Amino acid sequence: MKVTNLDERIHVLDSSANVMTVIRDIGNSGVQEEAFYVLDIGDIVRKHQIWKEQLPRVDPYYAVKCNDSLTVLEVLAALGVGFDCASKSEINKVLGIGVDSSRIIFANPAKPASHIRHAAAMGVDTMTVDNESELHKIKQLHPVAKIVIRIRCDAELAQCQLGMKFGCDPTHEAPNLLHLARMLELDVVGISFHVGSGCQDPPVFQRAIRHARILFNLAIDLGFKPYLLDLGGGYPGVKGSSIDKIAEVINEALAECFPTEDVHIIAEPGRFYVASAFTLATSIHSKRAVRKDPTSPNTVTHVMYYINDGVYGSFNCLLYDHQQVIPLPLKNGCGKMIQSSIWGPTCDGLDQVVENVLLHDMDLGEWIIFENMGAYTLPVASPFNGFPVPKVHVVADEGVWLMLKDAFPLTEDHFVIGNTPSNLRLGLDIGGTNIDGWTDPSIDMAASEILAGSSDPTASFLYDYVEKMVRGRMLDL
Ligand code: ORX
Repeated sequence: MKVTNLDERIHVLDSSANVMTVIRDIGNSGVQEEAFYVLDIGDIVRKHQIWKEQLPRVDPYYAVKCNDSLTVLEVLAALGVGFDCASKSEINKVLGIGVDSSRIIFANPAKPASHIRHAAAMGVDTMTVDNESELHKIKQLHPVAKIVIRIRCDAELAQCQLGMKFGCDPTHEAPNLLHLARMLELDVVGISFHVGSGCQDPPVFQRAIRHARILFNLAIDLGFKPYLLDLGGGYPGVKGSSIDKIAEVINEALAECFPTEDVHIIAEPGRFYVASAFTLATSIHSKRAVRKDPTSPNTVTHVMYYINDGVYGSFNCLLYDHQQVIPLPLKNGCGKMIQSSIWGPTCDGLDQVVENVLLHDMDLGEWIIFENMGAYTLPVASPFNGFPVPKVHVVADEGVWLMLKDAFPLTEDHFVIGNTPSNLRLGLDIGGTNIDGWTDPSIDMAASEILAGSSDPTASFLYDYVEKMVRGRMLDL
């Protein structure tokens, strides 16, 4: 087997390992300096189980913009999830992993002409619209498109409001659009909305679904045959959050307004699926002690830590997504807590990650962990000032591996047994841009060699053990 990009393979953890032990192994290896992520596939699988349990009538179409890592898309495709794409390139990315065009909704109400042409050529027919000009554009470029009218219905409280940019007024503009679509002989197949990202107002879903019902009735009166209701995004995804309340409101509103199964209900969750699956590890490369009184050197009043990821990288989410991040020192500290601030690596004064937090005194080289870093972080990050965007180390436990290893588009080759990146075993830094074993296409290694290079004698044992288990199970069947 030729391995071209070690870092994209999913490492199957033994039962003694988890995300934090993996971070410790990599962080304490002595060869890792750059910031890195650990992505836990199991977390995505568990989210999907929660979705299916809580919203059994709603098919999720994952919002690719939220985190377009290839592994995330492949895992979601393997779980049977559909995709919400905002652009030509997102469409290509999803089609590229073998997903059928019928599982994609082009959910950007304002689409460049070339992107509509591309969607038409690729058979991506379902697309959202919220204005007249877009209807005329689609009439010209993709006259057989399946049009979904996006209405505005804003949550009173949301992490990111979207209504000021998208969604037509449901009582006046939406009926006008339906009439215009009729005149243009376009096919309106449904209604969509997005209440706002990070919605903290569950009842808004009831209001929006009721509006959609009224518009379904009008569409039917006008001779359309609407069959699609799209509930958009907005569902929380950080550790400890829950969609219970939102799901309760949605299920009740669906039972009231769309009681029969003839309408296909979908949603476009983004952060719900990925927020908690990504944990970021950063290391302190510089430190400054601040003294209120420069003449008394022993009275440090504040410590400034400089880490290797900042607002131009993963922490862009502080500016663009209004996220709150919590720094967790990897090492248990001792002694008294000191007022501290945490800064990114660039030369910009704006590049501050945490303004004020009480921390034990930490040394250069120590690691600070940030959980819940999967949503609206990586796709926006830039290597400003020459600091690379952190690489992702992907892990899964045995159960998840057994479940997914033959689920298209995943294959057995996507997985490798062992907790730590092969590069660390080979003594290569998994970050950095020069001697980068993770992305060096010249590295050609068989799984057995990777295992042979392992400093962990249990790795090959585990490999044999799981192989036997799988074969045993197959015989049982
Ligand atoms: O584009 C954006 O910045 C973000 N849009 C979110 C979004 C989602 C689903 N469908 C559509 C969207 O625009 C059409 C996903 O939403 P969520 O992650 O809340 O489930 C939102 C802003 C993020 N900074």
